[in-house]
Amino acid sequence: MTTPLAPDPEQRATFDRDGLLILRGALAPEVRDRAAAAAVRLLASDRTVGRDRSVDGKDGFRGVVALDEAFLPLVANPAVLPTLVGLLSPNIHLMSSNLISMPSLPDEQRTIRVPSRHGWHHDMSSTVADLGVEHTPRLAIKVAYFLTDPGPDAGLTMFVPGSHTRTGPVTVPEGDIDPPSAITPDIGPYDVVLFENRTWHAGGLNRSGHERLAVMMQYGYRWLNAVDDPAPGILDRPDLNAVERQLVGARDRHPDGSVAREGSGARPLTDWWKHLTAAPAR
Ligand SMILES: O=C(O)CCC(=O)C(=O)O
Repeated sequence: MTTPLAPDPEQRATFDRDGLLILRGALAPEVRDRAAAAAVRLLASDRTVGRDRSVDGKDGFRGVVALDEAFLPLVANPAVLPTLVGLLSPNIHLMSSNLISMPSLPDEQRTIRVPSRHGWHHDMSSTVADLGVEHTPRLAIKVAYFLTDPGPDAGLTMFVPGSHTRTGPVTVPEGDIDPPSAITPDIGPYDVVLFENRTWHAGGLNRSGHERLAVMMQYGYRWLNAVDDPAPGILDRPDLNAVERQLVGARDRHPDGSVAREGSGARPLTDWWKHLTAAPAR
């Protein structure tokens, strides 16, 4: 795996401007291969716990880091983590690890991504409902890992750059399915895309002839609730380091289990950041 590097200020500025960022080569080939094989195994199983099937033919699972260890290298991916900490803070955890299989469908069979149901949305809609869009800040970032090959018809997630700072919804012209400013990221198989909770996005059209597999790893502040089912067993794994333990949900506790100061559970990433750079994390 790549050695972590302090985040590039230009990348930070790009994310601030666009609400999304491509990190080139941030998915190691062997990690991708193992995660793709695990995804295929899970989807072929009859497991229902954590399953996320939708009417439009998508299939998937929430909480995949607890379902197969092939996904564990994504938790603290050294090629991504510095950027996440630089954009949020060291006080973050993994809120969701979501496997999404999107079928390749002919136009006439599609029930979403049609003009009456275009599918454009931003994340954390209940936060917006509670706080109002103008009071909703950047709270979480999703890292989109695509486990099947990209291409123009591969059904990659689409985005409206800059939409994270708008207070109105994106507008899709009558009879169309995408806003005029929508883009499909131009990525290779080992590139990953970061986007934040306010960035408008939609699954693209998959006309590739095979399913599109993606894992969305969502990181947010530790004072936000996780979306996935609790996976207490994961904290018992002896092979996780302190940073991974923080990310998968270790609470503010002393080693003997007694309650520690609020926020002290972010110590692993705070120390890790200090070794990476003298610059303050935001
Ligand atoms: O499947 C996709 O590309 C879109 C995923 C999505 O909308 C989400 O994770 O919120």
